Amino acid sequence: MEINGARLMGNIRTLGTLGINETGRSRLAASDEDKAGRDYVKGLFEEAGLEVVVDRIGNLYGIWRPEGCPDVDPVMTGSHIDSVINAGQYDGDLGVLSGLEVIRTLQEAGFRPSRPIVVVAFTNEEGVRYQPDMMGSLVYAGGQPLDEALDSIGTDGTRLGDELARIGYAGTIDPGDIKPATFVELHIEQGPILDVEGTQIGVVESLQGIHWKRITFHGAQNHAGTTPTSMRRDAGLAAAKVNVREREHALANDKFLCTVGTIALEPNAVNVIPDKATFTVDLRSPVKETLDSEDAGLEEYLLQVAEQEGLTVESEQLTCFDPVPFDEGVCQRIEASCEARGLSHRRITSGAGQDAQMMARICPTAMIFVPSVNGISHNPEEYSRDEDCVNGANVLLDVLVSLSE
Ligand code: HGY
Ligand code: MN
Ligand code: MN
Repeated sequence: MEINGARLMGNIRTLGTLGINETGRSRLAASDEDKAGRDYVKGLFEEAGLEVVVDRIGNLYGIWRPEGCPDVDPVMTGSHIDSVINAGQYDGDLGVLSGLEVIRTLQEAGFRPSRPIVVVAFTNEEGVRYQPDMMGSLVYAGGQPLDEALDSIGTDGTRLGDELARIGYAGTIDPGDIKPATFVELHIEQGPILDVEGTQIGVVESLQGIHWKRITFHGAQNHAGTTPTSMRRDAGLAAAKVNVREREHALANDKFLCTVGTIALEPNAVNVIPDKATFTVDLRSPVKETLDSEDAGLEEYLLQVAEQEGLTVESEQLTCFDPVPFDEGVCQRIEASCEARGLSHRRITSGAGQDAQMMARICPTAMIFVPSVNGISHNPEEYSRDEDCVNGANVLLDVLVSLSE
């Protein structure tokens, strides 16, 4: 059996047009652009005759339970359709639209599943506007209280719960009411390994840990021209020292990464020494001990730099996700499909956070990766070849069939 590649890629390209603005494509969680994406995907679910359900954190489900299908725990697939700023059109979208495509293909083939099959688009996987990331699946898996998530205040000062209501996606059922037997997610690799190697499918057996912090240094605003260096209490310098130190640690250990992705200086004037620097750090490692020790070491360093530069410092932990092993049985089902289809494959760890890492807390879970050309992602240049996307969706088809026969 083969999915309809033209239909899948057409849906990906159409979804990819939503949220386009002068700088690129952005569909931040619970924004008007996210609403446009949700409305489009919901329409496709309805067109396929799926039961459409939205839960109270806004997760959007399409449930396929054909006549005579036992009402047992479903096989679930899906991903997210919210994006980062200036995003590509495959990150998350491929997983949701391939899950739908698999169901359409099975319907057309007259397949009679022994379990319902559910495709889900989780809320706020990216965590750009509201932290933490993977929020919809985290709440679903019981990792964050629903009300705490709904009360989260975005980088723009809005409250997530209000925004979900405003865009019409403050759903009715409690997150987690649908208890999946298994979860399988198709996603682009977003890194260079498969593309460089020429491997067609990544069998994702684990996922690295992620710690996010928001750090604020407070110093003294002063004149850039009259204040001697020895008298400066420069919050911006402190932030720079942290970034440099973290890069030195990352260069010394190929199993550790750090990114300072946001920084704001106040008063943010060319001739004024900044008295406030607010920035985020994104720490990643597949080794829990490494991540924990780098996190603790950074906290100590913050106090040292504050002492050296005559500042005060605040540090807020935004996420603290350990590395996650995925299910060996599901991985072997993915490999069996690759073998049957003659697709080259290899085990791989996800460098990116994924909704699957949260689903792994509640059911056997694994992921399928397809190559990202030149390993580019979180960038409008993000690109995966049609044939690779179709290969991934066909492998997803086989795995979902093997789980619901
Ligand atoms: O942060 C991540 O790795 C994911 O893209 N949310
Ligand atoms: Mn993603
Ligand atoms: Mn992403």
